[in-house]
Amino acid sequence: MLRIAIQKSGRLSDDSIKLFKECGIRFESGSTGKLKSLSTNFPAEFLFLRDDDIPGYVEDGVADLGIVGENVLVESSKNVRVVHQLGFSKCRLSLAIPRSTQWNGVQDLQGRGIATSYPRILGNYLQEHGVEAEIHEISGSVEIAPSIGLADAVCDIVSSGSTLLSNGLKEVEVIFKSEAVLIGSNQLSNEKQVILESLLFRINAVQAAQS
Ligand code: PRT
Ligand code: ZN
Repeated sequence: MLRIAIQKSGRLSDDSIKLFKECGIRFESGSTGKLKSLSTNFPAEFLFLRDDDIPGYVEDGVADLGIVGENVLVESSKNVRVVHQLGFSKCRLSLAIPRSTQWNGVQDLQGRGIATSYPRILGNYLQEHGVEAEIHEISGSVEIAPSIGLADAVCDIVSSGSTLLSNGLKEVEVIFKSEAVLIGSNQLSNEKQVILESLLFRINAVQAAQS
């Protein structure tokens, strides 16, 4: 049996559940407060977790598979593999600055403060561009940081751009593009690998029917 970790409640939850349902896999969703659910017609058990915890559970082998955004996967730097691109929850991780500030390029951030929940991805990007800046790690409401004097810029997830706009910020650089991915443990037994193959066969069929 495969143990599959999906987000309990958030932006990935509905599309994750929908994907498995479209694959014909029946289980009770986590919306009822349940933290695990056994499929009634496929050798899989679903775990409902916070997305940030999923790469670690897959690395440790507590779960065999999981669905997370590539942003969370890369930031976690856990030793797991991307099994399949899922194409939903598309977004980007971008640098943004106050609307009235001029922008000439990432070198403008030299010596400045940047608020983010993605210190690792941002740190790597700055290093690649030879920019030294002070990274303020905060876990939420990142967009408020410039207006309260906490930072000069932010590095946050953007989808429509309306959150930046309503906080008086403008997007100036996309540093990472993300979508949901199916991740897997590097050490699946042969038996689990066979179940994974049949799951991937179904996912491919669902995706082919949608394109
Ligand atoms: O509770 P848990 O830890 O499980 O969930 P979470 O709150 O950490 O994550 P959640 O559910 O918000 O997002 C899950 C994943 O969805 C993210 O890791 C991304 O891969 C993806 N995703 C897609 C997004 C967005 N779009 C998105 N718009 N994640 C966050 N946002 C936020 C962003 O942080 C910003 O505050 O929405 C705001 C910007 O949206 P726009 O449309 O105004 O630009
Ligand atoms: Zn999270």
